[in-house]
Amino acid sequence: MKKGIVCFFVFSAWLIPKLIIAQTVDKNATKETRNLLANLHKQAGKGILFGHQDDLAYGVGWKYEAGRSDVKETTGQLPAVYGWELGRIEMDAPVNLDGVPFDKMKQFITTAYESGSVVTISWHLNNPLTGKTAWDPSPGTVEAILPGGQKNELYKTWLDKVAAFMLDLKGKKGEYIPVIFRPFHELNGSWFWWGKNHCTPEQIKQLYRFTETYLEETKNVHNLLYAYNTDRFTASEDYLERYPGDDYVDVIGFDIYQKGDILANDKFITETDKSLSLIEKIAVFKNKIPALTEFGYKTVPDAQWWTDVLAKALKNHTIAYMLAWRNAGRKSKNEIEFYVPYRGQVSAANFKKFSMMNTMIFEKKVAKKKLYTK
Ligand code: BMA
Repeated sequence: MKKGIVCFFVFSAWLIPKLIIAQTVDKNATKETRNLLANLHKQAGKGILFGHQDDLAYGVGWKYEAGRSDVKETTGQLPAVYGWELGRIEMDAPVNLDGVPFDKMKQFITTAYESGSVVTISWHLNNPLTGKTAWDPSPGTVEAILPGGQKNELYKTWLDKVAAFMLDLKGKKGEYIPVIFRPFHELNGSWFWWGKNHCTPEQIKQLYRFTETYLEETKNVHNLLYAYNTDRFTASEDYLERYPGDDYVDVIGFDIYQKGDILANDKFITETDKSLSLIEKIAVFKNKIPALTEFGYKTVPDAQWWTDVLAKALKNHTIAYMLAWRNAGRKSKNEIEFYVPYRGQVSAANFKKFSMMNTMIFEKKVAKKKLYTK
């Protein structure tokens, strides 16, 4: 084939997805959910929505104190994205695996939605085969919950509970609150039972598709955008190995944490920058929303980390949002866990500076965007 013709085909393959207006993978998605998707698409290159897991529930040294938020207390503003977690809902527990009561979570979600912010939900569901936690990688679990498997009926009852939660999220006019749901996150790692070494790519793809189809078609849940979410990765093939298909994914993202001491800064910048470039390319090609679905540097020991490391990694990137992991606080005598600073923490002033960058979007700027309207 002539070079010109080849170029034409390559160019068309790149251009055509962009000419087609992005649609939710759920063809019956509610109006607000469709608007959120369209608006997050438009967001590319116009700044990044900053998010924090469990932000309103607790922080370092406090729990359930109305009006508190470590992000607000250090930057002066609430985040633009709120992450929440459903683990243990499948057991009918009143609180999730991190102690957050589900009824409080619903209220926090409603407040966030009414203020124009975005909600994303993960699910560290127990192992349905053994009854142990998400971190119990007993072999054969994914296979067991697929249709035809011995635990498929049980898994469906768990999805019924997720569906009931999602359908209980309503705004003032009775409209369902859109949620970015990211099931089976970090699926290219092997620490969860749905991880790489515990099932084949085909099995996890099937599970992802089954989950989504069941929620949409059997449970009539139409307020979800679906996120496909790996852990750190090295190449597109690695990233896409377990991708369930364009018809099942609205948001594509990955999780990345800086490990080790400050000397690891450069490595974190290079790796994050490269991975962001890769998912942004995939997102453009597939017409999906790119996001940094989880990130952090535990206890942020570097006073300048936000502007001198993270901002460098994010420079020129077009992801729609990013989510810092939770400020659990003291977990034991030897462990304290937090990813955004609290008042007085060594990186607090620098975090405020970071929050004021043009490219960063917190509570005030996100409200103006009216993400749920056309
Ligand atoms: C992990 C830790 C755990 C927590 C889990 C699920 O990264 O923060 O303490 O239980 O996430 O939220």
